[in-house]
Amino acid sequence: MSYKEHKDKILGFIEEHEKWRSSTINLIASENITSPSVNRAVVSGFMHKYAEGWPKQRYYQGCKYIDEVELIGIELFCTLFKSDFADLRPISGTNANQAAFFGLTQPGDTIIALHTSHGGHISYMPFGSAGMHALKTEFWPFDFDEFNIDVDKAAQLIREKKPKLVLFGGSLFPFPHPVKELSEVAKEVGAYVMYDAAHVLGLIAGGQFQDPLREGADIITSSTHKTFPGPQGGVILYKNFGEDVAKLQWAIFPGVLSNHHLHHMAGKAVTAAEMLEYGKEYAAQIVKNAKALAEAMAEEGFKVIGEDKGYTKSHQVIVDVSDLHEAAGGWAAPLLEQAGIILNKNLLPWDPLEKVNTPSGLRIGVQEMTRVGMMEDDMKEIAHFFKRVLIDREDPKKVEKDVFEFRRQFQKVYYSFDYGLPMKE
Ligand code: DSN
Repeated sequence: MSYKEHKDKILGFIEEHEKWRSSTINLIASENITSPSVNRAVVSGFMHKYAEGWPKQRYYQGCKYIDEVELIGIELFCTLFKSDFADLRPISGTNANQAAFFGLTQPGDTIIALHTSHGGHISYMPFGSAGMHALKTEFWPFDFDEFNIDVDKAAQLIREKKPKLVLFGGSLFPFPHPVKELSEVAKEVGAYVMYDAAHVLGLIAGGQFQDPLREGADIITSSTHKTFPGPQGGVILYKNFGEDVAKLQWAIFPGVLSNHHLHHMAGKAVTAAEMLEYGKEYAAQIVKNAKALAEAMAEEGFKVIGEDKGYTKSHQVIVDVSDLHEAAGGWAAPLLEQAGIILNKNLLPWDPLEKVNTPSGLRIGVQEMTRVGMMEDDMKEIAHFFKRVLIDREDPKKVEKDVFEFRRQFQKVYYSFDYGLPMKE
């Protein structure tokens, strides 16, 4: 094959991917879809330029328009999240966490965070960014019944371990964490309170779920492409917590970054404007859809986590499929993919780590399907597709035809300046 043929093949696969994924029901809880305006910002002349440092104090010439965009972006994020500072430079959520660890802790310090098997992110772990900075991670005691951090035992752990930093948030995150209850205890021992909002940033922006900075958090780290519907990237939002602010800023640049990704920075800024305009409606509809899907899944006969707590307060619905097949999520997720439903298998808190490839759970997120205009009734249709594949064991290829037909109606990206709100059509 010639090099040109390789190039054609690559572009061809991208086209196939776009055609396929826009025909499927995407329920990956950590993804979303960007608006045409954000796409324009990303595929732009910002994508191959350098701008190290602060706006107006760059180490490179040629940044006068880049500076203007970054300054607008910072202002929009500070307004949206009512934070003293916003830094749009981190290029991912993990990169934002790394910067916070570097800026606010020293090697050898103790932090407390959620274990991956309870829904924590790999960056908190001894084998992840925390461990690479020689931090010792203690884990939040987890209450299986509440599907949340055990407040009393956690308070005891903070007092006993006297960590430098406590970290809330995670990747399996249906219910708000007890930030308010535990921040005061963290302050008693002089610990920073950090909140990883990667999954729920868009909900926080729209006034749903919880408000970490008002509940006692000093700093929010996040990715920008889950419920917050921006391009892949990261952000740090923080209060003015005194002299360590400079340490954090130094950790971001030049600590964990040289040049930031300017096109993604511009895309994040446009998304912040979208969320200031439409975020309230978007976040409210996400939570309504998640609840509607959970209820419909339970009615179809699935074991949905959190029934006594209304199933979910976020974009996530967690289903235990261990009674349907011995390989559980490891069986269900690929079968659903054949039927045009994309999601991921997930360990549930009580699963042993050896079950990582055959975990009990499926993690479902409704934020992307909400963005293309789906409402509560559409969630019932989705629950029924699940039943046809996993309970009735219909041929997934037959279900896929109906999924593609259903999904064809939802091709616009709403809650954006390009298409407005879905109900206005
Ligand atoms: N691993 C991602 C998730 O799916 O939650 C977060 O980085």
